[in-house]
Amino acid sequence: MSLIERARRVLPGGVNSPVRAFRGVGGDPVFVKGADGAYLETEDGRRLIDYIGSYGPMIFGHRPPEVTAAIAEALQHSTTFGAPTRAEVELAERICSAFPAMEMVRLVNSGTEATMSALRLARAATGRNKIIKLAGCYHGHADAYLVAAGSGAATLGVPSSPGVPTAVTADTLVAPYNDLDAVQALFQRHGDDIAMLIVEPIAGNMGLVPPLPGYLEALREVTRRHGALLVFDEVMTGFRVAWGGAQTLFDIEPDLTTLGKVIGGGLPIGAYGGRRDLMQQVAPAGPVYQAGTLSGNPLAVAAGSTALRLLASNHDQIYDRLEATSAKLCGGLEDIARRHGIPFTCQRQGSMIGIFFTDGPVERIDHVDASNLERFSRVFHVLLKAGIHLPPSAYETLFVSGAHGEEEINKTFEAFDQALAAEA
Ligand code: KE4
Repeated sequence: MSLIERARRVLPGGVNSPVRAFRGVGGDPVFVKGADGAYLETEDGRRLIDYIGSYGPMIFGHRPPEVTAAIAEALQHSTTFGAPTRAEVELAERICSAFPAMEMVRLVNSGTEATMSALRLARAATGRNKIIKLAGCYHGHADAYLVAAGSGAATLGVPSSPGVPTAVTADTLVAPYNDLDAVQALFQRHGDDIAMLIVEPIAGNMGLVPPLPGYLEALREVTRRHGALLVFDEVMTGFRVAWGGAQTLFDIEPDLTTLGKVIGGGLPIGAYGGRRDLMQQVAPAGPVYQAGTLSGNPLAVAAGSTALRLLASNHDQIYDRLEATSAKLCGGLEDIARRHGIPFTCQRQGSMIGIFFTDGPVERIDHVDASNLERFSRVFHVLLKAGIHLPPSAYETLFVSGAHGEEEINKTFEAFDQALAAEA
């Protein structure tokens, strides 16, 4: 019996997170048994260049020695206490120093927990129930966010999963990303009932879709005007696109920010934080309940603190290098597609890259839906056979790391050229 057949007998779809099952590209997933730098080592003995990067955490590539050593050291003192530690205070201080809009922060165990908690806090702080999310943004799997856009551009959300009560999603309003009129219309209609608008300031869950110029600034203005909180979901972008995340790139102060991925150095973590007057309402300082057995886990804190210390030590240089690698990759892929006369768009922000088989620009999820998804799947498998592992979905973001160098980029170009030759 194959490993995937064994897996499917005990794990739904054979995986512990849906995207890993290759449903977006067809075929069976590759089982990984190890990784180092920019490479994955597979169960069937292959070394693959890794553009998944665990969907964001692995900004240095796999097994950065300092992070591995910090975990090993923390392990000498046990793995969890259920008591406060100096290390979690130090990580919280470092996060707040990097994100000026985060005066206080609470550590949790996943991005989902972070956005779920931010939602409860926003509703408590405003006394309102409705929220706005943007179609194509993903904020984890808490009920209120599992919402597809209903009919029409801006409307009440309908559940996008069984098991999510319509009573819950009735309070979730949905508008297309980058469509300011749709958001204004929602505020015109529901303004005084809206607790918060949550947005990925640079969207990474429909491929990579940057905000249009002025979009985020306008969201800041309209939420402030209506007394709603602006929540930046930086689980993916936080410390990934810049030392202080997307909010420092765009110089916008959200009321709350959610984080994850990079701040755990590859171990389970999430965080939410923001204005002191809001965070002081979180238990036990205030009445808004939220808790977690393994929140602030010593191993995750050790790994995350070390990752942030490495980033802090020379962040301009590190982010410049990631920028250069990403620009080289994106530009080279576009040149190859142009040479083959194949409609293709590569969008990027820092080390986050979105590739789309369509003429750009790609500004919202319906542009991704209309792209050539079958071509993406074919190219995905040609690259995989050539030793390049993209994320297995056209709706995911590719991540380059500090470990991706000339050799990896050139190998990717060769494989992409081969894949498109078969398409032309
Ligand atoms: P987690 O609960 O998966 O730690 O975080 C949820 C989340 C929240 N906000 C944003 C902006 C996110 O990107 C995520 C999770 N990202 C996906 C990548 N598309 C995780 C991959 C997966 O679901 O396996």
